[in-house]
Amino acid sequence: MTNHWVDIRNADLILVMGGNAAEAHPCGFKWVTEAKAHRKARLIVVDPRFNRTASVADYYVPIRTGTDIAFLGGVINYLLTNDKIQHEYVKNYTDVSFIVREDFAFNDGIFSGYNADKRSYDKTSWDYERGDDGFAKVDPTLQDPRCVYQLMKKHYSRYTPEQVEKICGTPKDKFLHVCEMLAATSVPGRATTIMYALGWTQHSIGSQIIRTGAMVQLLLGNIGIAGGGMNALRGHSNIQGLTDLGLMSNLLPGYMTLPMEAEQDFDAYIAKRATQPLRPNQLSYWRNYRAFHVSFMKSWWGDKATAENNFAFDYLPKLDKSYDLLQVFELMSQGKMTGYIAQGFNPLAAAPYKSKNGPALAKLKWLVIMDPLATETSEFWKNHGPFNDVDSASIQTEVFRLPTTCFAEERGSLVSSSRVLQWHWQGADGPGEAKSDLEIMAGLWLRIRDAYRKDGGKYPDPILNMSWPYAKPDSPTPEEIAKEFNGKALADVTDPKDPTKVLAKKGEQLASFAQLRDDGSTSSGCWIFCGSWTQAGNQMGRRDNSDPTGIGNTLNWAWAWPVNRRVLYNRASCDLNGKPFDPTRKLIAWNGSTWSGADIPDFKVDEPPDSGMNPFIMNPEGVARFFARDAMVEGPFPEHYEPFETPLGYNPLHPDNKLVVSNPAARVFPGDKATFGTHENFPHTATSYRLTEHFHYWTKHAKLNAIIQPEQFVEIGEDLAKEIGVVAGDRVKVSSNRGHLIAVAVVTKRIKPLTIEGKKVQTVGLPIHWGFIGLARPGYLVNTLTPPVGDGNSQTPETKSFLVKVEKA
Ligand SMILES: Nc1nc2c(c(=O)[nH]1)N[C@H]1C(S)=C(S)[C@@H](COP(=O)(O)OP(=O)(O)OC[C@H]3O[C@@H](n4cnc5c(=O)[nH]c(N)nc54)[C@H](O)[C@@H]3O)O[C@H]1N2
Ligand SMILES: Nc1nc2c(c(=O)[nH]1)N[C@H]1C(S)=C(S)[C@@H](COP(=O)(O)OP(=O)(O)OC[C@H]3O[C@@H](n4cnc5c(=O)[nH]c(N)nc54)[C@H](O)[C@@H]3O)O[C@H]1N2
Ligand SMILES: [Mo]
Repeated sequence: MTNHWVDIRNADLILVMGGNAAEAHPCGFKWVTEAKAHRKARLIVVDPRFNRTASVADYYVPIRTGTDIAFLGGVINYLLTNDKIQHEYVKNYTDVSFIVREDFAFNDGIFSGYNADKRSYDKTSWDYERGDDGFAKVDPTLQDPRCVYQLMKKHYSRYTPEQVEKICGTPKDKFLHVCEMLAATSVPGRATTIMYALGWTQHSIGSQIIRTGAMVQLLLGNIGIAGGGMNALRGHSNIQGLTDLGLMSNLLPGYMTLPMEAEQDFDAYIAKRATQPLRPNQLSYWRNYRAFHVSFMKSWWGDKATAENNFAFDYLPKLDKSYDLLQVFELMSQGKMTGYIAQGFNPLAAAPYKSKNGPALAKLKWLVIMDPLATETSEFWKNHGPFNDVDSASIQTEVFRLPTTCFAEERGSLVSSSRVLQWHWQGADGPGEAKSDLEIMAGLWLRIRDAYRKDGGKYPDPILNMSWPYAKPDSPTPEEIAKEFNGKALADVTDPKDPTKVLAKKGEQLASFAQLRDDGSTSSGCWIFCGSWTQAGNQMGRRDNSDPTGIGNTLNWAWAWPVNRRVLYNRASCDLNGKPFDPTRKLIAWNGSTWSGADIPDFKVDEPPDSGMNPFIMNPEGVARFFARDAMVEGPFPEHYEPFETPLGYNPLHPDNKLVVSNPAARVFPGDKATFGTHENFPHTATSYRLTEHFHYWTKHAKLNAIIQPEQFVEIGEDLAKEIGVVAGDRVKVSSNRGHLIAVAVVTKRIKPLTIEGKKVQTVGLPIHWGFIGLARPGYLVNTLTPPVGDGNSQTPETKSFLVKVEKA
């Protein structure tokens, strides 16, 4: 979230699109209720289904799955054509005036630089013109036909209300009503917040959907203000912490990135990431990358990371490609993986295309499951009748189950969607032989190190030299780990402006990442967590909920990254003179000598407002970007592409261009090409989602949950039910090109057919929770049906839009 849960109550308008917060985030959803009750805020829900959030909305609008870019692109077009934008904000705090290179182009769905064989772009032309001074050229009058404002206007002029209706199936009048409601918040005194989750991310164009939403918010002047923002409702209770700590294959902690294979040179690796300002007097905070990176390497390799060995840069693996979930199962199915550790993860149930993944697991030599419970994955080798029809005798994979404790049986910190690191305490001891994940990981690590010590092996240095400074090596404590993430001074840290002034003495915990140094004199396991465990102790354990300004920021409750800031980009809540755009919702202000207020300023604290430094200090431009330059694989402006399984078979924006039916830059493994079904054989559009009563695949072990939602069902609209001759309670067979399942039909008014390009499109809803393990009625996995393609940038699987055929079983 750019903002945080409590801040939702400061909104005037709440757009829930691509999420179902009332169902999947029922506790956080209370802040929507607060906004409605106390601010007369209004709630819009845009969803293929009239879901539980829609049931309390002021306005519900249907949409076809996977078409949100068309809808939001239409909103952008509306705001620009009707001049409903926050002018001062857009002009000063975004890149609208930046001039784009001559050779940047967009033709019939394809941006300049496309290579159809590689399904990827050379992004060279996706950049600004540079002046003789090396800075990006700008035209503050916005008249230059190559400035971002003009290019964006042209790009989205095709997204007319009529086109939106044709692509999304959203009636034009309803779409326009949403536009009007959003447009009303383009004035400085009104705020819209956007709440989204998997309904946006689980698409082959998911990241670009989210960008389009952010562009709408920028036009409305809604980023960085109280009650505004782009608010990603995260999934598992600590999934925010997972990405913060770099548990994606391409990341290091704190959103640093691993080097690629070609990046063998340390200085070049740093230089590429330590971006220099693109305009005069901009902060470009990633300039400090070397300090973050070196401090991280010191935390992993201690004294063995020295200036002479480039702080152990050679110890880091260099990536040839991303090792995301789909990639890993692809490699596994090619027989290129020996072993796999599933820690708190049930991929047989969770990953798309089960009939590829089951046989892939069978090619492993060994599989380790670290989980408190039995899972479908831990029994992938066992025949469960039609639900997992395998020949056990032919499977040689050795499966080890290591029982772990569960979150309530340990203490430590969880990072919420609000970026708040909150310490929690152990509620009970784990049962039986269960050990904590920490203990198991430490035990594995010590044994691996022993094996390397004994047998050597290829390049053992990174393993043998890793620092392991815990009092009990086989069982590090959560406190030790938390302190390490924060970081400490390895030598006295002094003030660069006054070297006699010591900011942190050798051995002390650091107070913030401003104290990190690039010379090896500091360590920090995750620079954005620096400040969470200082000399003053564990900041995550703080429980003072006082709120002196009444805005809800409660700065003494736990601790938020970065530096306890609650609303990111909050400098943008003030005008060029440092006065809040909306004095009733003040976050910070310039008091003549410093920035201060209800939040930690997202700015240099003593930088005068009129110095020319802009609020988006992480960007080298200093401003927010409509034109994403080279950040995304598909192009600098989001464009609508159809889901890989499209009910149309063409892209209505580019009906004659076969290259751009679906995302032209999404990765498709050659062996998977034939797996996509067509609308001729699979006429119904399906989506999958959650229910409040279950948490994924493991609450079916709990009797009460199993009783209230006992078995797999499928939601179909009354119209479709009539078409296929099904009544509520009948068993239906749902097939895709990859398999089928049989489930109970729930016939509902909540899903209606949509008219897309004059054609009737039916939506089918599949809740995801059942499988063949646990106390609920055994069943198939929904991911028997889903396709193995992911978002072009994050590789999040396209489980929210695919084609099926529903018939009476
Ligand atoms: N009770 C409970 N809570 C949970 C979970 C759980 O299993 N159970 N899981 C947690 C996890 S890990 C996550 S990631 C979150 C997920 O949180 P959410 O994303 O909110 O949950 P979902 O139910 O997957 O999907 C949300 C909505 O997206 C809609 N949708 C589908 N396709 C589209 C589309 O193309 N466009 C639009 N606009 N909407 C679409 C669906 O109809 C559904 O209403 O929930 C978390 N909370
Ligand atoms: N079709 C379709 N597929 C989807 C989705 C969808 O919307 N549609 N959603 C996707 C999303 S967003 C997600 S997050 C995934 C969820 O997929 P998973 O994360 O695989 O699902 P969970 O059932 O939550 O599995 C978590 C496991 O962690 C175990 N566990 C709990 N606490 C601990 C602990 O402290 N330590 C350890 N080691 N284990 C623990 C639980 O017992 C459980 O087996 O599914 C994805 N798959
Ligand atoms: Mo999730």
